[in-house]
Amino acid sequence: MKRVMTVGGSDCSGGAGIQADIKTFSALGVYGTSVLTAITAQNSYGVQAKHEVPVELVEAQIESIMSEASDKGIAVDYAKTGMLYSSAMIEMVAKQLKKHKIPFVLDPVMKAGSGGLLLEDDALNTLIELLIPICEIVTPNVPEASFISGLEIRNKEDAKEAAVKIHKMGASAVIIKGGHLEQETAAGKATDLIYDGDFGEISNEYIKPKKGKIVHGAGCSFSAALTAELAKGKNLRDAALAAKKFVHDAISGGEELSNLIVVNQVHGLRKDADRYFVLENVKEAVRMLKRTKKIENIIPEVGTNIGMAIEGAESEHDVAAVDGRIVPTKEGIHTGCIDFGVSNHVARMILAMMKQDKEKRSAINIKYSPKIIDACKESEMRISPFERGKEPLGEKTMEWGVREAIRKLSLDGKALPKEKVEFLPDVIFDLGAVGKEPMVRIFGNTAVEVAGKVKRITESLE
Ligand code: PXL
Repeated sequence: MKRVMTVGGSDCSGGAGIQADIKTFSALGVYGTSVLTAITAQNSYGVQAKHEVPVELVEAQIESIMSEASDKGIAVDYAKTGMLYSSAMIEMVAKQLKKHKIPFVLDPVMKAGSGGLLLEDDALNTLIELLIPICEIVTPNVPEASFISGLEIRNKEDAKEAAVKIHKMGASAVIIKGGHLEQETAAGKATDLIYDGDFGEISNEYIKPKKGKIVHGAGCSFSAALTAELAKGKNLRDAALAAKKFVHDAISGGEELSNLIVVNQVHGLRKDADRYFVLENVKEAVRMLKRTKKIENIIPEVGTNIGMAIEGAESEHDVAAVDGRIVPTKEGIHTGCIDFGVSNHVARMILAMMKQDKEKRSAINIKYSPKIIDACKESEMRISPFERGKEPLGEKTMEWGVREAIRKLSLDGKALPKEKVEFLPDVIFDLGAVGKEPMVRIFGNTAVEVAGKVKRITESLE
């Protein structure tokens, strides 16, 4: 595994600083070590206190890490620096990075997202003199690039000028992050400018934070991801693109605090893990259905499908189901492969239900008969119908049907408070219409749970 080292401050709120770096390193599959330069007490409202670690103790941390070489003789493949705070700290860190010949990403951290100062005023010159000339790449945001270059940056042309100036100061490459450039973000883009003698751009969709909220931890996560990707051997532009995508995912899965959205560095990883979990769950559910006696008794003419969505699913591509449905044959039931984006019908009913309860991520369609409805009642499932004939023009059947069934349940029983998702139906059915077969849909949190419900229904039909 490649080895990386971050030298920076602790952010007790967990989104930025050393905490962000370590989470990013782990998510990207590199072995991360951390050298703590300062401790900050901060939250969504600001930085309440900070304390520098004695420079000798910071140096000792670097020496400890550097004396643990791998069997290839490498202790650290790549490093990054974040909050360094004082001139004395910068002098020592520059000396150590030079001594051990460690390639590094310089994240010229100056202020916390919430406003607190993370670099003393007189330390900026030391950073410019000692670190910029020896870094592989420096990653300022627009205000930082402005401070370093001494140029006002209002648009892309200004940013280009600043990048050239910072490159001339000795940085092999410069990335000016575009998240602060209004010209860009207004157009829905977050574009970073790269300059390493040639200009380049890395662009991605801009995620506009909710009103009054600032994104916290994106800068640290970007430089940490860049460090990890460079350690793994990517060239600068590919590494920067990968880091940008990583941060985009981390922001999209961020945690909302009072004034901040704290990025979630493992969001992308969790999403992939969830996709795998969902696929395996649907596979297991299909195995259960295949083992269920007399399963053919509940398969409708159009065939059955069972599906399950990932957490926070947005489209049918986030729902796994059986490609081509489950159909009875002479040799037993036949199923296609299980994959994402293969069932429009089951996906739509799941997505409609998830709008009411995001935990209810699975559903199956089975045959309608009064006996099947009785069997559902026997298993104490909550049942609600809708009438296809009443579907208003311009509605999508499943979206409307699920809404209607929920509304009916709330009218037939007591009023359904919106937050009381336990009143949602497990079973929604309709009696069909001209050319439309009547159908029962069973919902649950997982496909395995839904297959279990189907098993109970078939058992009580016997
Ligand atoms: O975003 C840069 C940063 C770096 N290091 C620490 C921080 C922050 C931002 O808040 O708190 C410790």
